[in-house]
Amino acid sequence: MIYRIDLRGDALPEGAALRDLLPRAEFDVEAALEKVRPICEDVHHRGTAALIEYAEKFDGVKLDRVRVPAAALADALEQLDPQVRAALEESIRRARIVHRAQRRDEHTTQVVPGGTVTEKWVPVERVGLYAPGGRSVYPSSVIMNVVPAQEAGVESIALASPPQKEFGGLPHPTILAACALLGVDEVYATGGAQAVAMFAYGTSGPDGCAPANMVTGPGNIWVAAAKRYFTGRIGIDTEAGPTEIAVLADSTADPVHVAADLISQAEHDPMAAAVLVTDSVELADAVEKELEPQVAATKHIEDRIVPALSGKQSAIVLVDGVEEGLQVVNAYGAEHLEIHTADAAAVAARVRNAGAIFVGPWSPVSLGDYCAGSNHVLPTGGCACHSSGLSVQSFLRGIHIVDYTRDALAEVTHHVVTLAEAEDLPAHGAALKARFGWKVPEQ
Ligand code: HSO
Ligand code: ZN
Repeated sequence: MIYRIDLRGDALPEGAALRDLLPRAEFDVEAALEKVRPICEDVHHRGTAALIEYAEKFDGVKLDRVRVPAAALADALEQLDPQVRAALEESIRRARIVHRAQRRDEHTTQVVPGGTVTEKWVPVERVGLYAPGGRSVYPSSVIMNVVPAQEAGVESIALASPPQKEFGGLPHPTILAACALLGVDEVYATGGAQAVAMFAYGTSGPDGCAPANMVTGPGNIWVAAAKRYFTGRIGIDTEAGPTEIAVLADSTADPVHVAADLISQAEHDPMAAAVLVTDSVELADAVEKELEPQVAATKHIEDRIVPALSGKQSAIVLVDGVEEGLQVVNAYGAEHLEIHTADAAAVAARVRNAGAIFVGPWSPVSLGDYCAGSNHVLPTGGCACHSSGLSVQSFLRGIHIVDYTRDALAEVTHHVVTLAEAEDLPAHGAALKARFGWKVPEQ
C-alpha cells in the first residue's frame, strides 16, 4: 500500500538534493492562477451580484443574500449537539491559553544616550477568515483562525464559508455554531476564489462586505491561488496545500500508534502525505502490516486513505540511524512531525524544520488538530523551512518608533552624511546638516 525509499548505506546528500529524493504532493497553484483571475476581477466589478452567480455555478444554490443573518447563527448554536458544543468549548479554552501567551509587549531599546527605538505591536485592523465547505467542514479550523486573531486584538473579524445546498444556502451549521461560540457575527455564504476576492476588494450595497487587510485560513487550490493573486495587496497566511504527517521512529515505537497516526492525516485528502522515516526495518514491516486492518476498519477508505497512502507523496523512508532520520525530516520540513524514538524530547529539540512537532507516544497529531492548545493551521509543501503556523504574531505588525534628541543626532551625523555620500544621495545628508546650520556638527 505504501512504497519504500531506501536511503541506507551511503552518506545522505545535503539540502535540496536530499529533498529531491523525498516524496511530495504536486500542488500547482500557478496553473490555477489563470482560472481564478477572471473570477476575482468579476467580483471586483460586479460585487455581490457576482458572488450570487458563482454560488449558483459552483455550489448549486440560488442565494438571495450573501451575508448570513444573525438569527441563523443563533439557531445553529441552539441546535448544536451538546457534546460537540462542550468539545468545541474545550478546544477554544485551550487554544486561548496558548495564544494569549503569544501576545507581545512593546519594547524600548536605548541605542545611545538620548536615542531610542521602540517596537510597538499593532493588530491588523480587519481580517477575513476562510473556512472550507464540501469535503472539509472543519469547525476546528474556525477556532484555529479566530482565536489567534482575537488574542492579537483584531477588532474586525469576518468569516466566509461556501453555501451548502442541503442547508438552504447557508454555510454548514457547525461552522455557524463555531462562529457563534467565538463571538464572530459577520459571516458570508461564499466560497473559493470569489470569497477571497470579496475580502480583498470589498463589496458594496446592503449585503456588502468591507475590504479586509488580511485573509487567512485553509482552502482548496482555488483559495490558495486567489491568495497568491492578491499577495501584495492584502496579507495572507501561508498557502495551504494538502496535509502532511511525517513520523520519525526507531525500534522503540509502537507500530499500532504509528499506523493509526499515518492514517489519521491520510483521511483528509487523496493527496495527503504520510511519511514514515525509520532506521528499523522491523518497525517498517510492522507498521505496513498494521496499516491493512486499520485502514479496512475506518471510513474514508477508497476515496481518500488508500490513494493518499499509496500515492507517490507517501512513503516509508529507511535510514541508517536516528541521526540520518533527523537529516531526512529536516530536509522534508513536514507540516506535522511526530517523534517516536527513545528520548523523543531530545530528538525533537534537534528538529529545525517542521510546522509543529509532536513528542512521544502520547502526543498524536489528532490531539493538535483539536485540543492541544496549539494551532493546526501550519505550513505545508516544505514551507516549514521558512514559515510558521498561524499565531498571534501573524495578525500583528511591529512598528519601530525612532526618537532621538538633538545631541544624539549631532553625535552620529558625520556617519549618516558619509553613508549618504557613498550612496550618491547628498540630500539625505543635507536633511541632517540643515538642523545644525548646514554643517556636520563637530565630534
Ligand atoms: N490536520 C489538519 C487540520 C484538521 N484536522 C482539521 C482535523 N480537522 C491540517 O493541519
Ligand atoms: Zn487533521
